[in-house]
Amino acid sequence: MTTVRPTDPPEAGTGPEPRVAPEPEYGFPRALFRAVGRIPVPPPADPRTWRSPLRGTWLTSVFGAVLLVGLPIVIVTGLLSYIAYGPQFGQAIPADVGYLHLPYFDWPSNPAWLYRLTQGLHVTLGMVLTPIVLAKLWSVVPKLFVWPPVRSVGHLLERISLLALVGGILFEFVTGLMNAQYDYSFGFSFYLAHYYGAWVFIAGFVSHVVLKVPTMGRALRAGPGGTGAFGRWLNDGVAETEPEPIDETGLAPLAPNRPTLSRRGLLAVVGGGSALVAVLSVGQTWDPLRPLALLSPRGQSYGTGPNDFQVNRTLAGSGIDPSRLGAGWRLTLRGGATEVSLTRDQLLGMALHTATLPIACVEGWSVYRTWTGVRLRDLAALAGVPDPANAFVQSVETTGAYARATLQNNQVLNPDSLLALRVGNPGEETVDLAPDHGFPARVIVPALPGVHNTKWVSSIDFRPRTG
Ligand SMILES: Nc1nc2c(c(=O)[nH]1)N[C@H]1C(S)=C(S)[C@@H](COP(=O)(O)O)O[C@H]1N2
Ligand SMILES: [Mo]
Repeated sequence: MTTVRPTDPPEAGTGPEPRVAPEPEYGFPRALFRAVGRIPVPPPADPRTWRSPLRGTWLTSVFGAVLLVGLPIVIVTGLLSYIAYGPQFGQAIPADVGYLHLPYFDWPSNPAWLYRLTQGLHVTLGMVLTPIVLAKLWSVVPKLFVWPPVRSVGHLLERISLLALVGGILFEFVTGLMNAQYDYSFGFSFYLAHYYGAWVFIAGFVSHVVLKVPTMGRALRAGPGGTGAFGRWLNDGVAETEPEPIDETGLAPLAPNRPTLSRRGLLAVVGGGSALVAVLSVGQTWDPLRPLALLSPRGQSYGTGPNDFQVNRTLAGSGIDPSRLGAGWRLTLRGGATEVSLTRDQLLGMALHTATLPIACVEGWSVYRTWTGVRLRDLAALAGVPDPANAFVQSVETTGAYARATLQNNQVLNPDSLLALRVGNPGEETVDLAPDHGFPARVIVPALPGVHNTKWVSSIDFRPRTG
């Protein structure tokens, strides 16, 4: 009694049909592409090199379907972040992208959690999808080495679009993950590279979706081995795991090894990896899991009491001489006929307003606090420009790129937009801002990217509307 293992050549007349790849179809000029095809196959391009019995159109389609839902969310929220930065004021990065952008519009200041949602999704979903992207790439790796490398002009174009797709996604994920870790060792501008890299990736992604969605749909509908039962393979343990049938996609192995993992085992490993990343990262935007936010590069303590929350740039890091923030500090308001200068005590003597608002950083973390301060629109009225076109906020800090910001009209006029003097845990009493959080005064505006909530404010120019 002999057992036929999947790697043994089948005995004539007894075993299953031998697994052979379909003849490639060559396009015009056929002689040229056939000549390329006659070059001896280098080992990685030999389909017999890739032996996992789990690879095949069905498995790739399962990963593809997840990414088809997830990646557009990452793409759109990323592009929205560019618009939230205020490109109409030249303060999005990179400042000038020609026509390569979504239509500009004034970023809403309502609901307050809007940027927290869009940017939290962009970063956290990007992290969570990473294991699935890697699994998808693993499942198609034989195609990277497909032989002959080109067999028609159409095939050449498809391979170029794959270069944009695979190169683009690896580049975007690596630079994004490094940025969220404060790792700038790539030595070029993160924003510039991530922005243009995104468009390369989008071009590859869109053409890939157009080309492959029909195949994916067919494979998922046909189910394992054409059984029509999507989940049937998920019932198979390791012993029952059969290789996927050979088809024109070239994903299933010609010389499959014996399985060491079932399909459901592989999906559990990949899905479990994603779930683990999620658990270790949602804490950066969700207080109950904050101690588990181990993938975030920051420490867990930043100050005392209500001031114990994330600090991106400390007072020491800002290079500000602390004596400039003492009794001699003044807030200057410009825009009207005369400049207005206010001490902190004068600000505290004005009508104070309290609002609970998030700070949401582009790197994905966000935190809610309750803020007390003077409404920006009251300061605009005091300056003599009650309905400004926009407002330019300047920090005592002069060196950093984030020492200034321009706010839109709706961001100045929102009743919750504040020059904050005090901060508290959500819903609790507020105390003076800590030096690291912008004492004597900082901007806090609903739905504004964290970076534009300028700390250690020294002046605000309310620019009148023209015409
Ligand atoms: N003057 C000044 N304000 C600043 C920054 C800065 O570098 N300088 N960093 C910004 C960034 S990137 C963020 S996310 C928030 C962080 O606020 P926090 O440090 O008070 O938590 O402050 C913003 N305000
Ligand atoms: Mo930030």
